[in-house]
Amino acid sequence: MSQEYGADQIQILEGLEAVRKRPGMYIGSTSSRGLHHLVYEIVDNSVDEALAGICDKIVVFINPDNSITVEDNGRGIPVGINHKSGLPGVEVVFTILHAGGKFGGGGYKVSGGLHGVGASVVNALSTWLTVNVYQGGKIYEEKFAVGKTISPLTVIGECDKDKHGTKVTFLPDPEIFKETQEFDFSVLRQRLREMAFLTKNLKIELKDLREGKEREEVYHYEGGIKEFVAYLNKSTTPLYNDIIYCEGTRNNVYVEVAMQHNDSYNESSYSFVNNINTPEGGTQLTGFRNAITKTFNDYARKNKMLKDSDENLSGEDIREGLTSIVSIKIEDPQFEGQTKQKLGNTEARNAVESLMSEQLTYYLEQNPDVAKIICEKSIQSQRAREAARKARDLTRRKSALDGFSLPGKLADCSDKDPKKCEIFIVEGDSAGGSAKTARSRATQAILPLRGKILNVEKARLDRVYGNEEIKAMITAFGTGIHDDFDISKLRYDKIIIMTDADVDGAHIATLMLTFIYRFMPELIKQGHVYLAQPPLYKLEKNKKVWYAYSDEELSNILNEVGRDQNNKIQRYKGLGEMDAEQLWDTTMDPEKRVLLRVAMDDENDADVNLTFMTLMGDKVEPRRDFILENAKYVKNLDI
Ligand code: TSJ
Repeated sequence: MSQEYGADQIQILEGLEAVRKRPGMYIGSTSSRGLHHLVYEIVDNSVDEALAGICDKIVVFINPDNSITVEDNGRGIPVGINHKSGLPGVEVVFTILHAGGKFGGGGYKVSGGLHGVGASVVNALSTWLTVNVYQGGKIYEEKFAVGKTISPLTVIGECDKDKHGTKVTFLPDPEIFKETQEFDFSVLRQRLREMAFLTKNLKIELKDLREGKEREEVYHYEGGIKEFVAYLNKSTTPLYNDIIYCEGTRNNVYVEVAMQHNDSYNESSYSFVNNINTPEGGTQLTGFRNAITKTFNDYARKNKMLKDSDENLSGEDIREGLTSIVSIKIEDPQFEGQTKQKLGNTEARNAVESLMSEQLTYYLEQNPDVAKIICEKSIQSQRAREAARKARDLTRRKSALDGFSLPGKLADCSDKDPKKCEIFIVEGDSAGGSAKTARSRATQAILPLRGKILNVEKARLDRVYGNEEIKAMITAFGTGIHDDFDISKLRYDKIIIMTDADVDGAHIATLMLTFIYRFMPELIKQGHVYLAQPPLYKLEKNKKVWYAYSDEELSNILNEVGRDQNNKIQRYKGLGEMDAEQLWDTTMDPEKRVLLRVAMDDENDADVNLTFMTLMGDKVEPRRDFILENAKYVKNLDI
């Protein structure tokens, strides 16, 4: 075989050897992520063909042997001899590094995966790869193994004269992808669906042919990114029906923007450059933000929704609750920043900003109802932000005064050494009363809270700061919140949440934990937050008393003392049913009580992982059954 190749070709083969030596350099990693990346590299070529306006369907198969087939109905990779290399175009694409899309004229290569390395890299990292081209009534085929041609381009049959397209099948090399060779349908779906959203009218099909896993899905969105926004907003309540849409070309930059506000307080913006996600944004996002801020302020002033004396709306005010997609196509994208995910081209900013300002201004003039909804919402957001700032300044000043402005409902302890002190946050005034009577005054403080506290996940900051229960907790703890948080000012070593042992109580505990987690997570991370464990049952027999904290424990006790008519069993429905002495004995006495410490997995802040430790008295004495049972119970709550 080697005689058939000239000197040039040997060099080419060496080029692909480099890919096999350091695959991570070309596809990022050889983990599952890199494996899936191979598929995107191939699909990107078909998407380019779709962007050139020639292909409207791509089918991706996960084959039973875990190989992948990608087929499109584009022009078919050129089979003619490429003059520079003397090889068929197809062979150049699969054997020369970085050759993808460089030949043939017209248009520009826009898509291209994260690393944009092309088909030759996929070929180099595949045990085998077969390409078929359908062109002019003929079926062509060329076969490769680990990047080398094993069967040169030949015509293997005939097809319909009108059929045209490319089909590539490859098996990732297990020697390279040691960790896993198995494709994940839902991972592929994610990227393919995104591609379909970003390319109007392109139909992408994903078919799993593996035994026992057979399924197929079609991604086809005539509305393109408009449908993308509708999809992202589908679990929310949009503030108006339209999806605002701008589109056009400026200075050789193609710009497409779709957006719609929902009733949440979060912004979710995604931007794409040549179909590549740019999570760090860049010039195109700056242009988008500038256009929004300028256009809405101009509109609000012109229509007297903002008076001359009013301050401008900030970009944040306008983007509160906004879901948007900014997608641009640009000829020579320059990516900057550490991860090369931030667009640097200034012409992108100018193009997005000028095109959007123009079209958005026109849209608002044509749709005054929508314009009014957005402006009013933005003005509300502006007021809330201002109120939140004032309220925050207030909590700042208060905590600066330490002890002097403690909440009225707080029954503080007398000991001034925080290390020895604890605070019980108690649900309800009546239980709060019992707890105040029962407590050990020197070291135990009681803060009763009325009813359900505010769910901080679902409220604007001004409401959070204005909430009496939350203000009381912030001042009692003494640490301040967010950027002002200072653990050295903590006034109690233990913050103990004491709620009824029922579903409502668990919900209230969850709300309190959510507040603490969002505003002072360090308290949880450093192990200062606990849940009190009131008993579920009281058993009296022959003037002796037992408390049980679970059904299982009750049954164990009954087994010990015997099940007969002398047993008097009381089921506690809430803290209020216990008198002060009982509350002390069962739940508050540091010598006897059970506390659960709320812990957080430091590694993974994102999916708030709570684990629980059982403390008996202050001595750590884990009791497995108890931990598991309670951890399950509390974990089920949507913290
Ligand atoms: F990259 C690849 F080889 F792996 C691959 C390329 C895989 C798949 C599934 C499809 C494709 C592909 C390439 N689909 N369509 C094309 N089109 C071209 O390569 C092509 C055809 C004609 C002309 C021309 O100027 O006439 C230009 C190009 C880039």
